[in-house]
Amino acid sequence: MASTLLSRQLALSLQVNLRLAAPGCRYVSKAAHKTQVDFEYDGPSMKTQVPGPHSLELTKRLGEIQNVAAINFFCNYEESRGNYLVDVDGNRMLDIYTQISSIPIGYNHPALQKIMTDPQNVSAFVNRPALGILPPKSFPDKLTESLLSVAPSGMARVQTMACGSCSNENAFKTMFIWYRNKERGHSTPSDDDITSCMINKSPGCPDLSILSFMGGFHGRTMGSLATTHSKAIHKLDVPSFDWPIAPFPMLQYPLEEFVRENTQEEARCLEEVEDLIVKWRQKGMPVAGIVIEPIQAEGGDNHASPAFFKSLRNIARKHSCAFHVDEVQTGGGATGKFWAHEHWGTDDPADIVSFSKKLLTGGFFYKPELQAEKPYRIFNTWMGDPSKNLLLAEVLNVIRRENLLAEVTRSGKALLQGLHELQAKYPGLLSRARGQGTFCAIDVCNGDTRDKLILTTRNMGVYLGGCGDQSIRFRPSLVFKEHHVHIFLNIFNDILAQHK
Ligand code: PSZ
Repeated sequence: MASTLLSRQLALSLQVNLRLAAPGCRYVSKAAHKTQVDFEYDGPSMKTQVPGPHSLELTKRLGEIQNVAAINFFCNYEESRGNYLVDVDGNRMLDIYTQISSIPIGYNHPALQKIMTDPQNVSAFVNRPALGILPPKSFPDKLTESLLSVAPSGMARVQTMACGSCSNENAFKTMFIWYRNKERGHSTPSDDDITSCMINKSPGCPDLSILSFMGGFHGRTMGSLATTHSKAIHKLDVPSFDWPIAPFPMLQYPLEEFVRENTQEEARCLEEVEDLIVKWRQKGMPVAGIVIEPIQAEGGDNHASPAFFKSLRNIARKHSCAFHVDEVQTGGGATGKFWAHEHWGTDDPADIVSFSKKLLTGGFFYKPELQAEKPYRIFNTWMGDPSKNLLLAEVLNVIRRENLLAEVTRSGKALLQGLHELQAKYPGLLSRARGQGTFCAIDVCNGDTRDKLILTTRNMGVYLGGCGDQSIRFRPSLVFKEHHVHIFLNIFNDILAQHK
């Protein structure tokens, strides 16, 4: 009964929203190529400045309850479709930020709506289990159908978690437990281990470290925050660990024009990594694991070459450190491959790969030797959410059925080419266009101008995000097609032309 009602409501809402926007949206160049996407709007449509009056009123109300300083505007998720995010003032924006890179196949995708209305799935949404002790009978099948079907090379084990930070936090614990087990020769912990760990002292709480990179972002919980080095505001006032921090290569773009300089820069960073590993071992805080993003995202979309990552992986192996690749932001297809590390072209990319965002559930894949031997070592109440696996399985079906990775590669090429053209046209304003797939970025002459450009672009119907000190980052969903690229480029070009 309830589900019939839901499907009727859904059919009704789709009927209403299938109606396309009034043609000839004022900001969209007529030259922008348009293809009819089943249920999407045909362009941005702006009614007020953003945030509009209704958003401001709601921000004020929420401000009486919590801190609202970061809120951009309030959304109407019911009306949002595909690449278009609609706000509470009726503004419809082309969304190239997608909830900080987290919407895999656009808003209200009909295939996902269908999962919600299937009576067989209701119990997964209504009864959230404590997965570590009482999983539902469908769980092994659903994991196989969803996460294991996209397992990175060499990894057939996965642990789900709630968010990205929580996934990294537990991945770090996994690496520490693995490291200590190796040191003990897999024997039982000593009495000293057991008593000292209860008062946060070694040997039970050992002096081990995780090596991370300047500019990296791995989360905001205490352990993951110790490896985050993108912005001071994330870290200020929070006690942390004295763990080694290596420089991440600062490459020159376009990469193919600066091969010699960039190779030198990467060699410098790799050398520093080895030095730090040796130094921290001498300090009595051996490096149990190295954590790195395939493209530093929050830190400013910093790229490094496949050769760099392969050498780093070898350094980890040589020094018996685990190698953890954080694909929380890069994973899920935006680079044109499902995992960004696939671009490295190696069969053994990592010991741990963590994910969240576009994968809908957080978690991490890991090598069998990193499996903790005892129960309750890597554990919490929910350990993920099986309803997210249902949705993820369908997202993966859509990606395969609609060949979305090829689409991403195609629209990514158009986007990067467009960014290169704009940077050639406005050299005083834009520089360092870079990207892989649609995971692209461009630098603006300074942070203030970047922020201003993002706001102006938003008022003209395109929602963008920033990263690093002065970059704009592009994080569309996987259904962002070439004609969406042209809608954006036309609008952005007009804004740049008028920029003083
Ligand atoms: O300001 C913030 O807290 C933001 S803005 C974007 C993120 C965080 N990204 C999250 C993220 C990530 O990009 C990488 C590479 N690793 C871990 C995380 C943490 O994920 P969450 O936010 O789910 O805890």
